[in-house]
Amino acid sequence: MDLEAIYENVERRDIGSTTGAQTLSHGRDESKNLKHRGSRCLVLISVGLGLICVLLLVFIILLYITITAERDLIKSYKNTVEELNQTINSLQDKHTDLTQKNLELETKVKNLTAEKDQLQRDFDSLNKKGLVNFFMSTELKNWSDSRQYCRDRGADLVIINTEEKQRFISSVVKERVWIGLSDTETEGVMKWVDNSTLKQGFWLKGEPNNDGNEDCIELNYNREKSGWSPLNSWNDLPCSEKKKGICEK
Ligand SMILES: *[C@@H]1O[C@H](CO)[C@@H](O)[C@H](O)[C@H]1NC(C)=O
Ligand SMILES: *[C@@H]1O[C@H](CO)[C@@H](O)[C@H](O)[C@H]1NC(C)=O
Ligand SMILES: *[C@@H]1O[C@H](CO)[C@@H](O)[C@H](O)[C@H]1NC(C)=O
Ligand SMILES: *[C@@H]1O[C@H](CO)[C@@H](O)[C@H](O)[C@H]1NC(C)=O
Ligand SMILES: [Ca+2]
Ligand SMILES: [Ca+2]
Repeated sequence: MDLEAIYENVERRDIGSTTGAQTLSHGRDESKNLKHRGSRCLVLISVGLGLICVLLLVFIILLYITITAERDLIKSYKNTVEELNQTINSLQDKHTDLTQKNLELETKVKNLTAEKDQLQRDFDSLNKKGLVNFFMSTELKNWSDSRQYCRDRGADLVIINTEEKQRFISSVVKERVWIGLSDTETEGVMKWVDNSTLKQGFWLKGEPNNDGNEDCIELNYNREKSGWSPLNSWNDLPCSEKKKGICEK
């Protein structure tokens, strides 16, 4: 039995119970009935609309919640991506920085290796020529006392009469040292400790200047000094100044 059939049954019973009782009031009853059915319809429609509204509201609220949640999620994703990007960028910066430093270090290592090879060649060649033996005095002394230190050990202050010897000693010393050269006897006449006269000098720019009275010669190690080079490192000084000396056996 479907809904329409039920409805019809009910209506028939309603009509059946009223007919026969009062035929006069029949027309009024019918209009009352119609009104009654109309208001029920209205109630039903209102309830339906209300339900739809509630459902819509629920749907909208759910939609809003979902969208908000998604928006938050996207925001946090964006933040994460930005953070990652920043991390990657800073890592890249560091990497290029390190690459740069690495290159610089490689150049330095190459330079130092070349320097070391040159020194090794100089040393080998010196060794071949006469089994040279250099050593440095251990105390700071004036020129004549430094010379005595060497002589006490079967040596003398070093005589530097070749470029390779000059380059070698210039490159190994780490402080200002006395060498076996002076003009004590005659001002302006430089003599080695074996009494031979100087033939080739490896002077710093502007030296020797006999500033005041300077008769003893030092070898300056300071590479930052203007005009310094392995072949330009000598200076005359007062013989009373105290330095270590380079001895040669
Ligand atoms: C990452 O950072 C770089 C530089 O700051 C910028 O150019 C690039 O657009 C960023 N990428 C993203 C996905 O944010
Ligand atoms: C390498 O040596 C050259 C000359 O020998 C010099 O001009 C340059 O500055 C040196 N580089 C480094 C990194 O020491
Ligand atoms: C150098 O000359 C001085 C005197 O001028 C002398 O006493 C000394 O023995 C000489 N030295 C050598 C190595 O000839
Ligand atoms: C070097 O010092 C000694 C004492 O240690 C001294 O007798 C000598 O005169 C000094 N020589 C010079 C040139 O200062
Ligand atoms: Ca002098
Ligand atoms: Ca000087």
